[in-house]
Amino acid sequence: MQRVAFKMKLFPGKEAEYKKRHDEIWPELSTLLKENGISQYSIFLDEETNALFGVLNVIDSKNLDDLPQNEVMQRWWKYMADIMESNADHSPVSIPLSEVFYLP
Ligand code: RM4
Repeated sequence: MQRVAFKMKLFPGKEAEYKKRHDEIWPELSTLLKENGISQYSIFLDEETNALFGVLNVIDSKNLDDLPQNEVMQRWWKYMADIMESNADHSPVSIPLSEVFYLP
């Protein structure tokens, strides 16, 4: 099991919409993430800076490599691109974070 963390950026004023969309996450997206060995996936919002902090467990971080090519993932990213910083291909601008402490 590997733990992966990253940060993304929400556009100002989109906090409620971002939470609503994730409260109503598409079942096919949840299934896709779980099928790829992802669990304990949380996203936290820093309301001061609009930074989104994602942290998840994954059986093998190699499982994350194929997700960007998946049709459901691409559709979700396109859907989210109007409320968060995104790349030209609609994937979120995502900055990997290094773990500096862990209490199991
Ligand atoms: C986020 C972002 C991530 C996705 C989660 C479910 O807003 O799109 O890439 O894994 O939603």
